[in-house]
Amino acid sequence: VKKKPLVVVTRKLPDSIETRMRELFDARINLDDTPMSTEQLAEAARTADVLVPTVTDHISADIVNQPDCKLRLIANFGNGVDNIDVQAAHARGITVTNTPKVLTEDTADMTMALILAVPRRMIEGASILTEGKPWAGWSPTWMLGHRIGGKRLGIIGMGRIGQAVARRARAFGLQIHYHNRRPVAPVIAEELGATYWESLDQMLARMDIISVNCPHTPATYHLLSARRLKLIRKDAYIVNTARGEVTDEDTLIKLIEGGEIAGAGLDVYEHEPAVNPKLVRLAKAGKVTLMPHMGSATIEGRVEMGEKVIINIRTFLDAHKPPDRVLPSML
Ligand code: 8YV
Repeated sequence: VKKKPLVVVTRKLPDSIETRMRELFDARINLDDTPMSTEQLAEAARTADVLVPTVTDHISADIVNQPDCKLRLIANFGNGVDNIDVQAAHARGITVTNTPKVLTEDTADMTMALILAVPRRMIEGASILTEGKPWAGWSPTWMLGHRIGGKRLGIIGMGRIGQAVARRARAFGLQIHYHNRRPVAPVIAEELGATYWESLDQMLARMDIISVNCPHTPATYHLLSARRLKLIRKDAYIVNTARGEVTDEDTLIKLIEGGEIAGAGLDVYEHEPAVNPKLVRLAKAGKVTLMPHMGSATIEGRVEMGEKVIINIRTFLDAHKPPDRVLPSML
């Protein structure tokens, strides 16, 4: 019998996915579900044919450049590949794949939820009741937020997720603006009623709500730099469901603390899983809404991500091009 390929999976996955992986491969799954150490990852790269990491595993150049690295495929369980040195892997002849499309709608839902939650003070309001704070009853002037309809939404990154956010936001009456490396196809811009801003600076200065929906790459690291964050209006909000590294988090915090930006809805952080205690203070003051990286956290989505990982591994092992190959030129 042919030996099954050794597939190391760094985190616990949905049961149905684990079962299928065990049928198909010699699957070694890290069942204690805590992130593997750098040494464990390095060892996995020396013994496994395929590695299935997640956002919590940093697959560095050091790992793939080990002289006895055996890996042939890194099949990321996740859309963003900023946890992997794709360039280094590619140079070593290691294929990298991701799980696009299946988490687009879930992530856009979370984004839209934050776009609604922050200006409408939803978490602040809910916590009044759940924390048992006194409530004197309805009042005409109490807990007022800001209307969503009619406001300008500026989307940074108009890929699949950005477009799915635009579709939702349009249904809520927001005006859609976006910045992207290049404009989307006219037919899509028309469907979304979206206005393109070649200059991110100019767009930032004019938006009521800004949504970060671009990947984290060397080119987008601190795209929302201190200088750019200062262009944002005092009464504007920022939502980030992409990656914390895209914004200069310390400056964002300072600007919100100083009343220079109205507030933020964050699902991602610059030093995950660490959350800056100042953000927690701002959350308690009702200025920000914080989610623990849950954009794609649906049962359906995680199963579909797992199915994609399996398809990528199988096509690769069958000596075909896996459908979700990530090349350095795509980043
Ligand atoms: C995933 C994500 O849950 O896919 C992504 O890029 O940010 C998350 O939604 C996580 O990355 C899995 O590795």
